[in-house]
Amino acid sequence: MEFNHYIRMNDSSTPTTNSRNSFRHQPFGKVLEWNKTPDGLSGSSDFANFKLTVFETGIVRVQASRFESFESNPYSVVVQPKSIDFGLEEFQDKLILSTGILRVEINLQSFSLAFFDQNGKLLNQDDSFGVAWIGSEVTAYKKLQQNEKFIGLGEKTGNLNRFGNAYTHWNTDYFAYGVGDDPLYLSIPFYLGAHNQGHYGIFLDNTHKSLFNFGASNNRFASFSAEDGDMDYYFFHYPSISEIITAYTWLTGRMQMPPMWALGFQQCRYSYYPESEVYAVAQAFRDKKMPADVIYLDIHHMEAYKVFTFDGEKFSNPKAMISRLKEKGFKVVVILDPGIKTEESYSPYREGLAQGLFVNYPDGQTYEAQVWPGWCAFPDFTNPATRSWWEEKMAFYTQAGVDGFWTDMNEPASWGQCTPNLLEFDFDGEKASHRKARNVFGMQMARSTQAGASKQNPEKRPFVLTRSGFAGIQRFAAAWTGDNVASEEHMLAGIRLVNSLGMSGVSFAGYDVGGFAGEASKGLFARWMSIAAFSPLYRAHSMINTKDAEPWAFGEEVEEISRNYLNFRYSLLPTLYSAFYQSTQNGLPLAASLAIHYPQDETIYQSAFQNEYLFCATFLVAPIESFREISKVYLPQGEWYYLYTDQKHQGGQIIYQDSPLNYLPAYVQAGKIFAQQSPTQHTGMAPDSTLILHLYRGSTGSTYIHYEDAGEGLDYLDGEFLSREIQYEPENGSLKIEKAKGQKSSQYAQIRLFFHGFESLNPQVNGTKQDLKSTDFAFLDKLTEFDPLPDQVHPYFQIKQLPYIEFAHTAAELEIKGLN
Ligand code: NBV
Repeated sequence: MEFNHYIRMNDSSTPTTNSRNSFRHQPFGKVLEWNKTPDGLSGSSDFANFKLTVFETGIVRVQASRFESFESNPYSVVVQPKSIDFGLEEFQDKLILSTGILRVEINLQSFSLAFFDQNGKLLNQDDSFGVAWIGSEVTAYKKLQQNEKFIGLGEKTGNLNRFGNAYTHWNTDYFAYGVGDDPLYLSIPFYLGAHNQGHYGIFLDNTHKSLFNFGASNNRFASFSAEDGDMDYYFFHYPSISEIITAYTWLTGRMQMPPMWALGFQQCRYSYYPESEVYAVAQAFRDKKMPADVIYLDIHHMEAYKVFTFDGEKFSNPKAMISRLKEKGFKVVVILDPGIKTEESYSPYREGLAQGLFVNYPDGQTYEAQVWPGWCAFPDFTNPATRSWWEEKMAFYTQAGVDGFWTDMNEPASWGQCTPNLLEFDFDGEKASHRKARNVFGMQMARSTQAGASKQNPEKRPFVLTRSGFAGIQRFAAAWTGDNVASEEHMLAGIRLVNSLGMSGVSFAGYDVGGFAGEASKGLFARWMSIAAFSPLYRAHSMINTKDAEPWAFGEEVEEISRNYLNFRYSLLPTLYSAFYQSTQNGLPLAASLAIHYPQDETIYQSAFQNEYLFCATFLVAPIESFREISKVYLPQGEWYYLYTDQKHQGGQIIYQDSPLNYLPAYVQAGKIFAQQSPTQHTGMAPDSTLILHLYRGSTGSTYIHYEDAGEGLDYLDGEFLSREIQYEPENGSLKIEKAKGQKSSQYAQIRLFFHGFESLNPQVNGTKQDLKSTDFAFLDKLTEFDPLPDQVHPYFQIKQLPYIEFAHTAAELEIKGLN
């Protein structure tokens, strides 16, 4: 792409007073001319140009530039505007652009905008400053609406409601960050606003360092600024927050279906070595009957930390080691750091130099900085040639049998943590300095790593876990929240980080269970394992020179609690896998902050309740610290069943819940359905042939879309899947299992359907009366009392005499009636 921008300040028409005015606020100014375009309108003032584009009925893109042509970020948005009918009305001082669900008023005196819903309710309005510049820095100023909440914004610490705070987007390596520190590793300049009139989303599509101020240090506006580049944002409005997230992920893309094994438990450590230790850890999971699927190789797998090498002493035969691990049902994920050691004898360095693949200074000299291997050069992942080279290099690992990749240090990090801004990046042909390229560097490394995994193993689904990223990263990788700390407050902060990532398009995310830095107490580790069973990514990790931190390293009690929640996680795989599939289709998070479904409910924002979330659209998870034996839980409107006993609670109230270490507060929403299978030791093992369905009586029903495929490979894209809608209709007392769609037959030959909360059951399947059985049922096993005289006996919860029926799982429609 070629740039032909020129600065209007050089125009003879531009007032000379502007020419050195970089110290002062420079407003957009009066709109002097405008034109209707096929998908919106454009125009200009004396100082700048603007363009409005209707992307979708609920999405309008707003661009403002000091230059003749507009600049755009080639990395985040993946779709073109749909051609949508819109209206444009002209008044003396304003224009009104309207779609079916959104109305935008453009004040021609100042180019300030106001957005309304179809009922005329004001959603968002520019302050009179509108869009303005201070030198190259461009800002949009928005009036604070009454009682406005700001949520999302990607990997940001702090409260669920970000009102009163400001956040910077500048990807940063931050070891052992504090729970209020900013910025961290990954930037997504997309947030949601909710207030009494409605809600909206804003995505600032500018890769420069940006600042979002949600009413910090002022009581007049919320604003977002980029250090340079154009003002380029997308405004979203749809009737629900979920639809806004779906629209945002339509725009920036969605995750691909991960391999099933990536949903299992993943064990990491900085670092497991030599080979014998890797085996020992893997074997211990099997010996102790603790399900797990993945083991990680951190930086010590390499020779002198050089990527694309194995340390010959610690790992004398990686291929044999990996194949032995595979026999045990373990996949191996390796770390990839971007820094390439500047050592003449190291071929990746020589190749990168010879082919011009590294980041350079403007004079062409290779940029070097220190990381683990010592002085390093950095592949310019914004260069397509570099990405292709990296994709080829990855054969080194895939040929050894490696299945997954973990891109670390890709902010990029280096000792000193201050990459010079003058560095040059290809930026896919546009050429850009570090100022513009930094925030997308990590994402392009993840992109290239994912493409490399697919290129080397075209028949497999890639799995990439990244630390750094930018808007759209969900297309390439899952994300984890970096170097957290073994503390109670970090455990809860991680949940908010993951929930916030989920509101920002990154459904597949997690935190280091147990905390990376420091050492978890027994209680903390147990609680973290149980909370993370309800996290999209379930991975434990710990820092070098700390005590062992595998789930058995904290004594028998923690081991049993961990095993219980691991088994529970594995039993939930049908639900989880179905929810992942849904997320590939609609972009909605697996861990959904209550703010998504109850944005107008003030209580959910309170600090005691802001960590609660809905997992797989069914479970309300109320994470709490390990030391709390009784906790306060807020149940939003509706009815909720305590998972372990079926005790039913009315929503819209705060309850006090016993929360002994072996039971994490979790509830099922009345009217919901979820699926279980028999737990296995890893996802490669077949469960037994019964699909267990749990139906919770409620006054409103729901639909659970059950999804199965091979768990690996891409045949599902050609119809090799099974999907069937399971609808609960309380008004008819029925559960309909729609005819199966797709070419695959189910792996489950029969269904066991459990009825929770029903009073009078007379079940018939397709008209045939069923034998109603019942059993005592428990989601978790009883804990052993190791101490003969324990201070406090571990509670054990069962659902007594839970009714169920069993029937064949045939592909035709199944209707179960008589459920009252
Ligand atoms: O590769 C070592 C670590 C890794 O374990 C961790 O997960 C990353 O976030 N890495 C950072 C480098 C340095 C950590 C002090």
